[in-house]
Amino acid sequence: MITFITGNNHKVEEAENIFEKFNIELEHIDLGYTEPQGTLEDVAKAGAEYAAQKLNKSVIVEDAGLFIKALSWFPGTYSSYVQDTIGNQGILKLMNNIKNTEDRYAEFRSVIGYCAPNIEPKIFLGKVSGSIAFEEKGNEGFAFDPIFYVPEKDKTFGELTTNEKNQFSHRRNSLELFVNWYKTIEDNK
Ligand code: ITT
Repeated sequence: MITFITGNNHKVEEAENIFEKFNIELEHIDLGYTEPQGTLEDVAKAGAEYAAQKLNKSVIVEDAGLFIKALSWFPGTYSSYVQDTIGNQGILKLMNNIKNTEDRYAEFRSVIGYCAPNIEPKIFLGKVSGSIAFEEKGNEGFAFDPIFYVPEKDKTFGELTTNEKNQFSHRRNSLELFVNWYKTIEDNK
């Protein structure tokens, strides 16, 4: 069993669905720790280390963000703040004069931090490519999902079910890297 530390229930729902595919049971705890300012990797490492010591067990945390090329990879590590303040409409406004889909390239990144008591934290990075849509579409998912357009599907993340998003999302990719590594250490116990 793995303990996922997060305050975001959408993440829990997605992670549960992904771990089911790998036959790993997931427990969820909301610890509410203060995140340091830094890269996704810094935040995931620090969070995992803190939670593992505090709970005295092996844990994962995740730090994620939306990175938009035309905005010099903004909002990136400020994604949470930007989602809570200007929101999707604010992002669309910033992209107003960028008319071609190719120029609206964006990626979601997810970094999983894993740690257990008295070991160094480990991190796993997953990404997914897409572009910023011209308007919000769909009621599935959460946060930036309605403005994240995936050309291969001709749909936004907001128009995909959790199950569909979980086939190839940034979170699927980071969690899959984690699970593959975790299974090797479990097998060696
Ligand atoms: P934690 O408790 O796990 O930290 P959080 O909601 O603060 O949850 P992050 O800092 O990792 O999550 O995420 C940064 C922002 O990006 C935040 O506003 C999220 O809602 C948003 N986000 C993360 N993953 C997303 C996804 O798959 N789809 C849409 N928005 C996402």
